[in-house]
Amino acid sequence: MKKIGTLFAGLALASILTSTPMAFAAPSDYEFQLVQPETKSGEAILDVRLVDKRSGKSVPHAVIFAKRIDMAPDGMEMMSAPIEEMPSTEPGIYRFKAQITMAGGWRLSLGAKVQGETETVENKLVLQATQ
Ligand SMILES: [Cu+2]
Repeated sequence: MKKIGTLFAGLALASILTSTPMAFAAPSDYEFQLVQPETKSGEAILDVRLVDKRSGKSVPHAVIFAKRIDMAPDGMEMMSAPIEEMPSTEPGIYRFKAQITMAGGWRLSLGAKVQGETETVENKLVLQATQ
């Protein structure tokens, strides 16, 4: 009987670990992902998907409150470029227009509020700009 008791205890623990209620979501449960990790220099359209890592689903209606793009990956953190948010073309995809002035590595920093979450999501993404 002791073995069976241990088995049930194990199952109960497993179900606690796997069923994380939405109310306990943390900012680390969300992640921005570049749709295309490469772009051309000049006026670039950057699409970023916001994903709920627990379900793998896209997250629509987040409010982007901070955005910056700079050349930190190439040691030029002071070199930033104008960036603006564009209307979304697909739920869960956030679109930006940036003036990429130089080929090389660029870092896109985003801050967002996800609906129903109190904490903010902050991510830094690296993309490569070609000539
Ligand atoms: Cu540069």
